Amino acid sequence: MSHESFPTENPAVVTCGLPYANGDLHVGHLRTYVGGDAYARALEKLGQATAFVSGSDMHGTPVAVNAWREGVSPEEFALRHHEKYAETFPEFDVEFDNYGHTREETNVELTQDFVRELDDGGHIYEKEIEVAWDPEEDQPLPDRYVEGTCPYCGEHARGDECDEGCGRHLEPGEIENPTSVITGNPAEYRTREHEFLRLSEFQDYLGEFIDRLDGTANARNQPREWIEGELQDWCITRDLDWGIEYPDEEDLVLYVWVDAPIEYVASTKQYSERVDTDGYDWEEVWQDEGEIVHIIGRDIIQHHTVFWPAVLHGVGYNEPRSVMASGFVNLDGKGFSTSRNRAVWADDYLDEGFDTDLYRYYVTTGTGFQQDVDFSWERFAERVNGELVGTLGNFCYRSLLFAHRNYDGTPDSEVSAEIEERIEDAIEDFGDGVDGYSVRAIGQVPVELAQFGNEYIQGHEPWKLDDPERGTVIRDCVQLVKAIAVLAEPVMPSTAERLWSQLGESGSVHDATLDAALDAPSANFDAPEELFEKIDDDRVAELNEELEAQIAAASEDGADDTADEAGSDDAAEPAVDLPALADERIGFEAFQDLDIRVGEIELAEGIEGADDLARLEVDLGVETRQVVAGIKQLHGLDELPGTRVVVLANIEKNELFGVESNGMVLAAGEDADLLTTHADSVPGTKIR
Ligand code: B3M
Ligand code: ZN
Repeated sequence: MSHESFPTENPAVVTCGLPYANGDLHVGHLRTYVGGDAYARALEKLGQATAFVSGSDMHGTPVAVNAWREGVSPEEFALRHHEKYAETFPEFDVEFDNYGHTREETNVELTQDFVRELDDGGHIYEKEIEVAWDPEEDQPLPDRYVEGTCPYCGEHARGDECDEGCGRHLEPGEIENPTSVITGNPAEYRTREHEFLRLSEFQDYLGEFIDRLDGTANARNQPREWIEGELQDWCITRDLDWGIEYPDEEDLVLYVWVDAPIEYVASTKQYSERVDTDGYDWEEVWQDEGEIVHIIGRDIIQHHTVFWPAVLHGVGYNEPRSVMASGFVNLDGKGFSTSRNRAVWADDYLDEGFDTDLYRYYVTTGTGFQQDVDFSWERFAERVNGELVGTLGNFCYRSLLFAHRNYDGTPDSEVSAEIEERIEDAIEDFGDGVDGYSVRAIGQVPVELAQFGNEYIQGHEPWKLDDPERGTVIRDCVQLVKAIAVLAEPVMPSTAERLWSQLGESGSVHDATLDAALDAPSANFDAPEELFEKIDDDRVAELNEELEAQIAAASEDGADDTADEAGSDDAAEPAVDLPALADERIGFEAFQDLDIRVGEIELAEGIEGADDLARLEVDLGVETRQVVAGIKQLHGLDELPGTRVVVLANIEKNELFGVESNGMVLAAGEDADLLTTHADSVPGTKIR
């Protein structure tokens, strides 16, 4: 971490990537927003002044093409979706301090100011380029109006992004074999004059910026390849009549990726104007000393770590402190597909009557933020029944019930030192979660505390004790419940609020800061109610049947893959099918031939000329081995030393980029999720 830990003296702004106002939201889209909301709440719990903002992305071809397909104006189409999003987010307790949209006056003005400023600073120039054109309709085909092949990886790509392959941003004219989305004809090229940002001039700045940037490892590492390579200038205008006009040029609009991130600033400004600058000053955050935290989907890392910081720097604004890029959500091991109706829609989830905290907990704590997470009703029920009903709910209910029945509330005794220390540890873990940009770690804290509480109650068996011993144990338990309420608030705000009121506390747990976890609980409270309800197997079967029926109905209707898409995980659409389990069995002896050991990374560094490879020195107890692993883009190398890993020690030696690799570090999936041990086996321990 290259910045001061939270909380700092400066105001913070937490932003969430703007959803394109072009379709319905499903639970996959909501992941980034729930993560953002939980992170912003956690900052506030630490006492950090924080604004949490976002807005709908109204412009660009993602909106224009879908509106055209529906036969309505982009304005009407986008506004309809915007209004729906503004309503849906709070239903999932995603409570933005301001949720605007990119067509609002604040953003239009600010965007044009930014562009003028960039122009005045000599950062923009005009150039003639070849743009795709539909010969039959005689119209330009910007961005998503054209589909073809990615020049970098050869996969299918649409307009300005390689959505099924390498995920790169594509400049106008770059796509190969372009086909018009309107007529299906091969596109032609025409020469047009466009405006460009001299991105290449920001290379040195961006190189320094990326070294300073905090956040998830994917966001800090992936951009290096682009920044250290040749930076192409960035075309910032389009031949389109839907967008913000390029200042003083009537026939060009700004590329949607110019005005969209400026809405982060505009939305903060709107918030600031509402609470007036005594409460929160947008200029301080954006132009002076503020902690800017961007929370996005992992498909838009390049926009937030290359284009956007260049723009901010070009206009003399502050730079992002951190970028947290979330993985995608899959459904039963495959990508969501909005067009095939293979999705759990936000509205359907709510109609099922499930508390949104169940989803919030599931999605934030299931995997690390940058990893993909799988949604299935089975797994959902399993985690709700286990961690929430069995651990957290159980501990709180039994503690408060015992306390209420025997003491009418909190027993009149002192909290014990052991419990105070345990809560202090939990507070520290919570703070580390915030500084480590791990929403998962933040969400795990209250459940671990409840787990401890259950063991504590079980170990002390207060039902067998008399006062004052019994009173002390119950007093401790009530304190733990209070701490759980405070610490659970970011990830499970409505549960925390219910718990708060069960504890007889006044006010709202949302306003409580972390020190409240150690404040004495109220003397009296009523009988508690269970916090969560178990989801039984029949219910799961029913939910699965509904989902299957929904998908089957869509395929009978002939839904194809060209229909509407919303949000930031569209690139997850190509199914990430899990391979079938291997048929061929191996004998135990063959397994025993593998010498798999626990290791501890001592050193991790890059290898010159190799974008993905890291040179590791791994302590295997008996000796330290040099291992080359393809994990450089996926993990922060400086965070690896100290990490326990699992190493195949007797794999043949290999040489990569001139560096010998003497062993193999085991990792799961595309994200190279490193295997580790559950308890504390020492380096060298054999895995059997
Ligand atoms: N509207 C959505 C996406 O590409 C896009 C994000 C803008 S954030 C400034 O995921
Ligand atoms: Zn590609």
